[in-house]
Amino acid sequence: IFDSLRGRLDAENLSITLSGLEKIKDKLTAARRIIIVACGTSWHAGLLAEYWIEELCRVNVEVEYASEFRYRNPIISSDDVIIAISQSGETADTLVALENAKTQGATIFGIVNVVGSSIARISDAGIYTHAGPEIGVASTKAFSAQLTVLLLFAIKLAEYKETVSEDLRKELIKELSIIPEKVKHILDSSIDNIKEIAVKYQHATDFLFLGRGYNFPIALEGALKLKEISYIHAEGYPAAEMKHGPIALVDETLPVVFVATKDRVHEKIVSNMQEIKARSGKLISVVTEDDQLAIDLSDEHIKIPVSHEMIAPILAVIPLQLLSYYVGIERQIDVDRPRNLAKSVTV
Ligand code: F1P
Repeated sequence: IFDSLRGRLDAENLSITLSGLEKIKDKLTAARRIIIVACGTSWHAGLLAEYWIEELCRVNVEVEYASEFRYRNPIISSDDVIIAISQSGETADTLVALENAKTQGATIFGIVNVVGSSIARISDAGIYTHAGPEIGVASTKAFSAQLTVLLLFAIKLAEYKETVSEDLRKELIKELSIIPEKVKHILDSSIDNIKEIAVKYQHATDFLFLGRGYNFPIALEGALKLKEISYIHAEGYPAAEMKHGPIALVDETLPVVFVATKDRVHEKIVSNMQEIKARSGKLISVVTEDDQLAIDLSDEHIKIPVSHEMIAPILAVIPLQLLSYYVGIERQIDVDRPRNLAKSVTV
């Protein structure tokens, strides 16, 4: 993960990376809405992109599962820009959804890993994530790269549309450029802790992953990774929705993973943590390193460095990927080739 990000966010690489965007600048700036189409982990990257793009660019974004989008009859016009996200660039559902949208005049922007792949070829413009080759079937490095590219996309579009100050854009770019150091810090300081947590909770039959705001898609991704590479049932949920159902699951046997880094809704997630604690659930939290309140509330915690609230999710997913990895290893699963999963889902 660290290697895939190292050195790729300097100014020169940035302008090369974003050159695909220039190609559809006019279309994008005038777009009535942006529709993000993807599957699996890539869909989770798209969901976080919705939060970023709507916040920074004030344009309507919809996020669609390609596997649903292709079979219904969505209303698409030539004013729409579709962002397709795919690690392999070959996912059949995404590809067919794009073919349909293209016949209705939409502009396609592809974010894919594999150069020359089918989704890259059908796109009008795009950005390659170059986070490969991924050895494992489950997407990890690609997810980090997709998020990075999508945040850059949002920052650039905000510049075109003049929807945020130059100061904020500069701050976000600066924070993005120091992600490799922060990832290294997480890897250096947390691996032993994460392994211990994995050993302790490897026999759990269910996990709940909760997050709010920018961290909600990360909670979904944390749950998906655990399912994919450790075969433990896991559910990702918006923390605020817990009281509408899942809270009934909570007892002293349920590990509840909170993605609880400091952000504008932090106070709210802390009260969700208190609700779980009051029902004897086991709290495993990803927290900002200086957040003593969240640390004290948690049975286990993994710290990440202080970061801007829009950047923190890019870091917060890494401990969750590692947790799934070590739980899988403890359960003697081939984490690179989990059963029933394919790297490219072409049917
Ligand atoms: C989508 C995806 C991956 C998942 C697994 C199966 O693939 O669901 O997110 O980890 O590899 O396929 P893609 O369209 O991003 O290649």
